Amino acid sequence: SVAQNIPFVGRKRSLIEDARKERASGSVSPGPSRCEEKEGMVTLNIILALSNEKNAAFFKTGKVLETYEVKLVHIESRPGRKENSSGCDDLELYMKCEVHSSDKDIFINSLKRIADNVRTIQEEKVPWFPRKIRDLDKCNLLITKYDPDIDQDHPGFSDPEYRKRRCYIAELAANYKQGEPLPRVEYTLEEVATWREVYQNLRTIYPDRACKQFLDGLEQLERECGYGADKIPQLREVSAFLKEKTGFQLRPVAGLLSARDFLASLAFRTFQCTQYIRHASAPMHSPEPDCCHELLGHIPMLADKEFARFSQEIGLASLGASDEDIEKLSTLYWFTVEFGLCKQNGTVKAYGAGLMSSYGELIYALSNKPEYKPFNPEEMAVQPYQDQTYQPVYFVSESFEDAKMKMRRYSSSIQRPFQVQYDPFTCSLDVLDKP
Ligand code: HBI
Ligand code: NLE
Ligand code: FE
Repeated sequence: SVAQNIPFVGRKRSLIEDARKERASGSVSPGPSRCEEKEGMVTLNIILALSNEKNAAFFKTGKVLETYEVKLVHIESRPGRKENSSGCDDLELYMKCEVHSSDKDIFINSLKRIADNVRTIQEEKVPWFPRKIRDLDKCNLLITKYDPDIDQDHPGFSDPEYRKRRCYIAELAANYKQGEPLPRVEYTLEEVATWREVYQNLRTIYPDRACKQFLDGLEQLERECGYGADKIPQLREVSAFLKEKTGFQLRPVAGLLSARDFLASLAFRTFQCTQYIRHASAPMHSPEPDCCHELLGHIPMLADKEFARFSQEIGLASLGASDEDIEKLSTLYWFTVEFGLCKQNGTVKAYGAGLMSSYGELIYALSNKPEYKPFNPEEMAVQPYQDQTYQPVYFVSESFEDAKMKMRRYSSSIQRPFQVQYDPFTCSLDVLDKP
């Protein structure tokens, strides 16, 4: 329909498909060095119940394992469960083994011809996740939401010039590879005018509304990194600035990413940044991220050491997590990093980036209109949220430190069959099986 006629949408689709294919072939077990050799293997836990002809059945089982080149990891026998009253002593064989995924069905069927009962449990596969910073080139799964090419309500939908511009900037990001210098965008006069309006309006209301860490970060950016109303800062300079302050770096991204890919990059102290700017007709609020949101909302906070660490911890907690846990973590991210409020010296201040980049919502969030709830990760993780307009509810933490501590506790409660540790020297992850 509309989408098919626009070149970039086709391009975006194919980027999405490429990323999916990568994933389909890349789902691996998490162990330290087994990733390659285990490609195409599945791990099965099998229980064989043997009642009759146990010696023969035992022998035939071994033959089947041999035939399908199954790697036996563990085997034990135990008395069977006496469900029948036949009086014979049933025996159960419990095995853990690795089998080629293409042989799995025929292998299980062969066992069924030997044993009286076969139960199998396939071990959960851990979703693919990046191990080294270069792998972030594969963390590029885009979500088609609020796309000016698709969404009729997007303020840029009926502005062909704007859409063309978005395509151009999205291509810069799509072609980017880790380690390359960050692309520079020559912003037009109209774009700079939008930035100026956003900057000036927000700058006047920050002192009363922003938390201390944000104001500190912004002042440093103004002093040391050329932040101001008159020009849109370039990602390259901002990334160099952040790297010195907290070790965070930036990479360009074409648009809204899947929560899994977005969160994964945080584990590498990397922040995926959009580089286009919102439509000139709606400077005070945009449902999608843009450079105003990244540069004004996120960057000042990422210049704070503690906040940087907190952000990386959310990223580390997300790696290889189940879809349900990713959903919860991203909701928590939403109510903290994006829309968080905290008390400082007895007053409620904002620290969330989605508030810091929206004049409209920053005023609203600190008015008496929305509902406030106390900070509680378990509750926040399942709170429905609003991603089109202002939030109906915000969570207020007792302090910044309190929020970090409770989040940390929550993150470490996420169950995974392995542990990850970031090695800052090589920018890669050490993955350890849980003892
Ligand atoms: N993608 N590019 C980009 N920027 C974000 O801020 C972002 C994202 N994808 C998901 C997301 N934020 C959040 O909604 C959380 O789910 C992580
Ligand atoms: N609503 C924010 C803004 O207008 O800047 C962007 C939020 C992105 C999640
Ligand atoms: Fe954001």
